[in-house]
Amino acid sequence: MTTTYRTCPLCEAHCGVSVETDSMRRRVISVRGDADDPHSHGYLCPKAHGLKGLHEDPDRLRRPLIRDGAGFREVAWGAAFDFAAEGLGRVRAVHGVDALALYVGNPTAHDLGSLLYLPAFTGALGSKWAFSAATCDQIPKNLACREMFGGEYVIPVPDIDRTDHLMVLGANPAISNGSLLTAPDMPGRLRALRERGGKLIVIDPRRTETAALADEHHFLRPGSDAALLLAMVNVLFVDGVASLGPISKLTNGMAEVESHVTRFTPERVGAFVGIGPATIRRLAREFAAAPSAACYGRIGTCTQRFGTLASWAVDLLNATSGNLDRPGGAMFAGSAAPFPQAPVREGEPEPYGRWHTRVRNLPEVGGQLPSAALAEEIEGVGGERLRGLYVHMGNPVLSTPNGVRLAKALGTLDFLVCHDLYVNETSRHANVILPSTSPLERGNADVFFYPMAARNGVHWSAPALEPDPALRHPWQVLLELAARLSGADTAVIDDLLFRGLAATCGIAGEALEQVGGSAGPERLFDLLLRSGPYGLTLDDLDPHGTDLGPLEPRLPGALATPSGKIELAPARIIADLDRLEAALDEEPEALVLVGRRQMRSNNSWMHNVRALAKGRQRCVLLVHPSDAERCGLEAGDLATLRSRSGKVRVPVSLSDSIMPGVVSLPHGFGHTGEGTRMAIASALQPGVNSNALTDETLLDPLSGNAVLNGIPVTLEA
Ligand SMILES: Nc1nc2c(c(=O)[nH]1)N[C@H]1C(S)=C(S)[C@@H](COP(=O)(O)OP(=O)(O)OC[C@H]3O[C@@H](n4cnc5c(=O)[nH]c(N)nc54)[C@H](O)[C@@H]3O)O[C@H]1N2
Ligand SMILES: Nc1nc2c(c(=O)[nH]1)N[C@H]1C(S)=C(S)[C@@H](COP(=O)(O)OP(=O)(O)OC[C@H]3O[C@@H](n4cnc5c(=O)[nH]c(N)nc54)[C@H](O)[C@@H]3O)O[C@H]1N2
Ligand code: SF4
Ligand SMILES: [Mo]
Repeated sequence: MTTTYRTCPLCEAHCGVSVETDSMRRRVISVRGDADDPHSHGYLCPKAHGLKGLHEDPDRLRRPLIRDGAGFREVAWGAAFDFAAEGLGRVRAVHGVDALALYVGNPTAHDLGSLLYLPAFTGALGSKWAFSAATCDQIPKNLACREMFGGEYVIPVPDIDRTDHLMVLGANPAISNGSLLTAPDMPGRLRALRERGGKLIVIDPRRTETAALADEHHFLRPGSDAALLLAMVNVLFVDGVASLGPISKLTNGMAEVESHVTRFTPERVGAFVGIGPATIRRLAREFAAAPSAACYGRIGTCTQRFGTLASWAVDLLNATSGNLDRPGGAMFAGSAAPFPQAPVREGEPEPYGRWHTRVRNLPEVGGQLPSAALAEEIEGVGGERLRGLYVHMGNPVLSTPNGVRLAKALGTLDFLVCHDLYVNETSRHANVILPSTSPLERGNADVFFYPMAARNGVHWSAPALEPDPALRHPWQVLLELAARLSGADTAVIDDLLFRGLAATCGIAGEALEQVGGSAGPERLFDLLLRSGPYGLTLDDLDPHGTDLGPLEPRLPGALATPSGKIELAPARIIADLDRLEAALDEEPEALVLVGRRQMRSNNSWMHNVRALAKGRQRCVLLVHPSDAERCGLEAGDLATLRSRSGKVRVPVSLSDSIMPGVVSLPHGFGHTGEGTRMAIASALQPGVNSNALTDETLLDPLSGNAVLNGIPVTLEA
């Protein structure tokens, strides 16, 4: 038997796992929590056990597939790469490079090889039409942080292990285990917060599993977080307790903030938010009075119509209460293997609106175009349209708004390449599907999420299994495609990548010769480590993970704004306040839809693992009894839920844990079985596609993020 220590790549918590295999490392015997991991101490959620099921899943693709009439046929890798590159190349030759696009899905951020080799592929493809899961997720936070701190990933995280007071909005870390916050065992950490006398407040239209651990929970109307937070900041100014604390010499715009928040008094926003003025005042005063406090917002604050405003307001509250960059407040993590970010050079245009979509003229934000616009960009306007698409580890039919329209559009593409483990709701439309090894078969390190960790650290995950010789790693797929699209040799591209990264990292001469690790992402990771502030190398790392201590104040060093200061009142964000103010007077919608995540479900793609999929139906609609009565519904009824974009028929569960006027449905379901090969998912957890209801015309206008929460709906028996 062989044991390998590594991290679970399924979510941002990166819990340490101990994987037992046979001595030949061909078969997984067990996946357990690694008690010696310095960050997770043995904690695992049930999804980690699904890693074995995922690896063994007979539906997981072991060979590339090429479309053959209505079905697919297996082909050898060389033929599949040639076919994929020729197909994309043909679109480019006939219609130009602007007819090609890519969609990058969430697991990409959890795979070092994909992160490091995607630039080689996109460079060879040449297209600037980049869509991704990020614009259904965190792009409002990226934008707010770039405006305030100068970098999309200069994102403060709550110092969860030391704070005295944590206010959570639109996140359910007891289930999701945290996002833009790497902190394994969030349930344990939240319990520890209260055990040491701290206070936990949850603001969410649903009384969530996190709310069950909290001192207080308040319902709020979806989409109103920015108004609530600005009213809290207003209270700090009116009370005369607004204070920047450790960052007092590092900010611009404090006076502007004070003048702008006068519009958002607790009385003015109370009805819109659904929380009374007295409570808003108390929440603000307790936040300011706590020895240390942190405000944390996630999916619910981003995937809504005021996503950028709300994301900004979270850190505005942290800053103006003196809690930014201070232990127990909201802090910036360090990174042992910093992922080089292209600096914006003097005189170059800022990464916002350098190009726009054709149909709605929506700006790129940090190089990203809104996924909510992908379908219409394929449908096109005036003959101009996207005709070729490459999807890297994504399932946009189930994860982007109006996925039904997107599915139809995918069927009209001249050429679609999917890099995926399954024939699923998206890849079923592909001309070619290129699979990959399963996560346990490849080395990995998190360079993306550790800079948002609640404790500094680094972990190299060695492969637990010998890779299946019939498969390729994601980075190898990207490299082979890049070679064919550019006409260069894979070895030449790989070497260029290595030398380019070495130059960016400032590693040359003798130091470069010492870089270890095998070809591919491992040696690139060693480069990153050597360039990092801890001066580590691969050989220094503990197989159980390396702890680098609690968060430390990092300002002004972490700032990358042109002024070198924190911009508390960025013009672009301030300009959006009028829209928020106007919304305060709107008549509320009778019923709106929000989403939720569940412990045994991971976006759209772990539903084919029997151990996770068995049991009761998870895709049920939570309805407040008063709404059910109004709509003539009883528990267990099958109801029709309708929005502007579509309708689904879904079983109803009555619960007073959901706010009246709000219904909650998880996303990632809708495994109809039609044309797909995910037998377990379609048999055990078919569910419905909640993104048949989300509306592709609704966006956070600043960031282009999809509005996935607060969708107006009607419900009938
Ligand atoms: N309504 C609603 N919609 C949402 C959300 C919501 O809260 N509500 N959440 C949004 C968020 S936060 C996100 S991140 C997105 C996710 O959106 P997507 O990234 O588009 O969707 P996923 O379901 O994560 O799909 C990941 C795909 O990658 C494949 N995959 C996984 N691992 C590997 C691998 O090792 N190799 C290969 N080749 N393929 C692999 C899986 O089979 C799966 O098809 O969904 C968004 N959509
Ligand atoms: N088990 C599990 N864990 C996961 C995932 C998974 O699919 N399953 N996905 C992973 C991914 S990709 C991500 S991005 C993270 C996301 O992690 P979280 O951000 O914790 O995501 P959710 O659990 O969707 O929590 C969002 C909450 O926002 C609430 N909400 C909706 N609208 C509003 C609003 O307008 N205001 C406020 N204040 N609240 C609102 C919803 O009721 C819900 O409770 O989870 C990751 N972890
Ligand atoms: S919380 Fe669960 S899914 Fe996330 S890393 Fe830990 S074990 Fe994996
Ligand atoms: Mo996400």
